[in-house]
Amino acid sequence: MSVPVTGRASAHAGKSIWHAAWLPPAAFRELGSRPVLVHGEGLLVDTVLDEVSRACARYGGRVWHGPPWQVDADLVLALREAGRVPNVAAESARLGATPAVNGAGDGALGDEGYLLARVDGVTVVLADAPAGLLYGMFHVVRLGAAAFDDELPARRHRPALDRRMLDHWDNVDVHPVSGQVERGYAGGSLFWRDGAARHDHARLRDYGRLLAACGVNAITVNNVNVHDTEARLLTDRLGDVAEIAQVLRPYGVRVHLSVSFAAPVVLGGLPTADPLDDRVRAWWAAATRRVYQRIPDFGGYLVKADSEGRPGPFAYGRDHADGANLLAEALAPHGGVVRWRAFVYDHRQDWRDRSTDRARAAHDHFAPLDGRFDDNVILQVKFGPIDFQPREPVSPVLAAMPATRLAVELQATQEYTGQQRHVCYLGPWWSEVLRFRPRGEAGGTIADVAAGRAGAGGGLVAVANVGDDPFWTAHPLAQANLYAFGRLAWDPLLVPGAILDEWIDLTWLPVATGDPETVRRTMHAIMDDSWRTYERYTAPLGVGFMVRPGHHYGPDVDGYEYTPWGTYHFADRDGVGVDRTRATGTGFTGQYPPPWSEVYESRERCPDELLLFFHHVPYRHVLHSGRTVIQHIYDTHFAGVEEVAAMRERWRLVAGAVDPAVHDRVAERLDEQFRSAVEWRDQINTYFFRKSGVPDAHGRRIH
Ligand code: GCV
Repeated sequence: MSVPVTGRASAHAGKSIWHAAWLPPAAFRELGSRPVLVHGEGLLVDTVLDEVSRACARYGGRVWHGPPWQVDADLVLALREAGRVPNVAAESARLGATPAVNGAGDGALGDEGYLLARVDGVTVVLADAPAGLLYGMFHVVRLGAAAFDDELPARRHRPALDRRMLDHWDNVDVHPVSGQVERGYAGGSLFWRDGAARHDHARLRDYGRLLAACGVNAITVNNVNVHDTEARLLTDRLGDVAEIAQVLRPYGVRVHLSVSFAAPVVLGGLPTADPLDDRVRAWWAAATRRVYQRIPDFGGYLVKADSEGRPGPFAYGRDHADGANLLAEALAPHGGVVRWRAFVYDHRQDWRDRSTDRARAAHDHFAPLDGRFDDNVILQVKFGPIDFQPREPVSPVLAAMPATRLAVELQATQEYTGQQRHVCYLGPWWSEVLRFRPRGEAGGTIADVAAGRAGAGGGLVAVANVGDDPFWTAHPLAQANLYAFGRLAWDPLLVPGAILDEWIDLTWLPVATGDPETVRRTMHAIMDDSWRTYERYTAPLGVGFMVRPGHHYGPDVDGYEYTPWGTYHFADRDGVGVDRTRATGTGFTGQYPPPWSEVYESRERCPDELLLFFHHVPYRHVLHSGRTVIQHIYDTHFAGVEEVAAMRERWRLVAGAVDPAVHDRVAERLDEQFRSAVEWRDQINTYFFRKSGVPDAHGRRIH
């Protein structure tokens, strides 16, 4: 027998009903069945108290907050500064806290950190600020029974990155082309519907919980493509933004807004948006002041400028530093930041022109501006030089701007990775990116770049993958991407398989029936390698795209080949790939520092998985794997489809052990994934067989 995943219906009739994702009430069973003491004051301490109280009401525990104290608590959650804790073990932990974590540095816990220990039979979470207490409480939830078993030596936990953010590409109006959520695959928006705010506070609050439980502390509430109605969120629709901020604040999530660079013209009636014009500067200063009057902890602005048709400083003969600094100046007095996107390229390129290379664009535009940005400007850089492909090299911009605060942008919404119809666990891909060392083994990682000096970096950002779908992400297994994003932003060194374990433990096991270990094994078997499986049956060896133009779902090998978008593969009868070398190609390899400038330049040294990103090679070129390029294409495409078939079979095994509604949804998506993978395999294999004339060494069917 299976039980339904416990979800919640909104208090407001007619609003959404949703599943509990990684916080079903049963995930709180261990915490909620004990005597718990919460010590301290503050909005986020109230959130902790509320969470603990609800869990205790459900599972028979008891909670104390202030006298009269019960001193036999199993769990103490306390702010260090709140003073003496009436529990001997907890009090000695409090007094000993700083020395106990001295090995990890200065002993400070910071705004979001906490100390966790189990001493003398009491589990203790200590924090210096309320947000730390909230994150510490969710750590206890993650540990489950293990939080109360053996002694746990005192350990300090602090986020590696201060800024851990999700960007929603949500529109207020339903856009005629991009819909309610641009590149959204999980239904409508959590914030907006048909031109108005949804006011679905219960669901928003639950969203805040999910974010806090994985460590996300900031969001942008509207699309970077700011259309007319959305532009007004900055002015006459600001109340809607303030309302979202208010609902999310108790979970430590700060709200940001995407703004239009042309706002002084379209909203303010000025004749210009020139960043050096005093009227423009005054307009931004006044608009920003009004924002902070309504939302004192407002995070700042996100801007897509001079990119894919959005307005920007180029119209006035100014550069991106002029543009970003204009907004930075308005935000600085209030402690806000401007997040300026580096996704700038020519989307009206002539495909005949072999000298223009989209991969070069961000570095060409931004690297010369290093050092020119104000302190509160964060340059937000897509992790790869093109556009969130399943395989790309890491963007060279991330190694080129040491005097600029840089944020790394990922895409949780699966625009190019199966659109939440395919299982594609992105944790391993993101982990690889974050661990990459752009200056070689002796240098720092991409995670270090995002952390910045003394924590002043721009952090990690992902384009959000949730919507008003009952399962949040439409494909229930895509929730793992959101969870993994938050956890990697907190600690980029976490191992993706271990993150998956956490997510399984929180989401599936508390409500699984029968044999939870089979559920765990099945999830791992399906998800661990699912990104590589996806890579196998789609565009080969890092060449990218080959998706259907416009919606970007499914194969269309030449779909973008003769278009202005700059995403070409250059396949002909002899070979395939883009020559980006300095010797004979676009020179893009020269944007990397050594050793990668040399590694990528060399056909022999270039890693197989990126070969066609950097080189145009004959079909019979032999890879490091020992296979020819053409045979690799055939083999991986056949293998990818077989792997999806195996996923489908595995999923059938857990049919009675998980909520039937979830099981059905995943099963239906796996059917579609299989259909789509077969289509990819057949189109890619047929295309390259026809181009090359080289038969498959194993004589398999190619059309
Ligand atoms: C929000 C890609 C997507 C666009 C997106 C753009 C961006 O081009 O297809 O939908 O626009 O990236 O990141 O700004």
